[in-house]
Amino acid sequence: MERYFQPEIECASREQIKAIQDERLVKQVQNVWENVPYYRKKMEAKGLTPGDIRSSDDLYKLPFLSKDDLRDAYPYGLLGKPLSECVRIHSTSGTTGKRVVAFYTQHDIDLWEDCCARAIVAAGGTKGDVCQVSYGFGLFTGGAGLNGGSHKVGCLTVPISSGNTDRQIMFLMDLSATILCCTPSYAAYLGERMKEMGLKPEDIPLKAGIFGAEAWSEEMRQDIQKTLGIKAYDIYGLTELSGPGVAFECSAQSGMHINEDHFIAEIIDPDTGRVLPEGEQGELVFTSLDKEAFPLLRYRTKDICSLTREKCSCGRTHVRMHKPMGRTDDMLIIRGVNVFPSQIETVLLNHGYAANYQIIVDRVNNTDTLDVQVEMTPEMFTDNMGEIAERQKALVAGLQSMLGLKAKVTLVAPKTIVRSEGKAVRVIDKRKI
Ligand code: DLL
Repeated sequence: MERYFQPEIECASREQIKAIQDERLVKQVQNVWENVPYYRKKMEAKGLTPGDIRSSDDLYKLPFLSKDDLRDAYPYGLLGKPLSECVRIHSTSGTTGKRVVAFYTQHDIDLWEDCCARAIVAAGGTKGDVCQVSYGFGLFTGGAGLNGGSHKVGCLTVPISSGNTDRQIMFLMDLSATILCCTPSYAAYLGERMKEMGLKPEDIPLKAGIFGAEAWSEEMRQDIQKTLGIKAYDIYGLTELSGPGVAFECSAQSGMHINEDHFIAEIIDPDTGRVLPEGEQGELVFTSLDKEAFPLLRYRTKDICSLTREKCSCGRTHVRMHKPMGRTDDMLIIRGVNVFPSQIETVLLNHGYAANYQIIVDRVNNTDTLDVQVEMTPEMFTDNMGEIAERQKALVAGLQSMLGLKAKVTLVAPKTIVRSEGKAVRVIDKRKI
């Protein structure tokens, strides 16, 4: 049995999991009350003291934390330990305002790497595997997290980081990498490049991919699996809560198990803050139960998804989150209609395109316009204008039925849209300029 499959925790009964969460939550609230004046003030404003939180049933009473709080408290205002006990920071890739800086003690790094190790094992990883970590290394958490997890599992780890695609492929082939960790958009690009090099799925040594850090559709998963000849597993996380590994997919590939011994997940109505029942879609909120340096309670992620406790065929009992369909802040409102880029991606891939597209939103004469530019695949590439017009018409109809909105579709030649080595930029919203 792999060391990082921990059935006593990952397959524990609901009662056992709740007992762990109750005990850790009470301790964490006390700790934050004593050590994080910023959060203590928030509790006091609600008339709360630690005595009001006696179990996870009382969680709903606690105030939320948001990205704005993190910015207000930047850089040290939410520290739960003296800086002298912190050993590392990571930071988000956000492009607006101040970056979020998260702190880690050695204990936090250990827990985080354990979570990533669980994810690798759930994807079939063992000490016999060669794990190529093609997430970026540095302030971004992807590289460091999976690198640490891979070490813990005992895989031969290739910390190649992202970029230099031909060198990636050379290492992958020469060292017979069996597990690839990167963003799904970079995995798709690697697959595209390998195909151009004449490599077929059966020539590629990989068996599994652990892809996350951005929203990706089920259709994109199918595409990547076919091109690389692998099973593609989703992994979720965010810098504020450590990084990748907060939740991960198992062999059932139907939702990501949240590491419930370390995090409590809730789904709330983003407008009212009301906690929603299981199965309903809303904003994901996390409470970190045992993080020391950066202990966040009821942190609003802005990610939109739902949770399920339905039995999973893998035997794990930890609650599963469905693929986030997007973030409250990447939801586009176009002529009053809510549109997630992932819905557009689904239509494109269902029509045989690859995930090489860009969504351009503008406002012309006070009316929002939605322009979807998508590459033809090399197989469908043509300069026959009639054929192109037919294809565009079919996509306009597909988007209309998915979104209830008329979009303009422009087919462009293969390789026109810039490929991403990390998180892909899918949307250009010119209305904000
Ligand atoms: O993206 C951590 C990570 C690294 C996760 C590698 C998985 C793999 P941040 O840069 O702080 O951290 O971005 C966090 O990315 O709130 C989601 O909006 C999005 N995200 C992360 N994983 C997924 C996923 C890392 N599997 C933000 N599906 C999160 C959809 C994801 N969105």
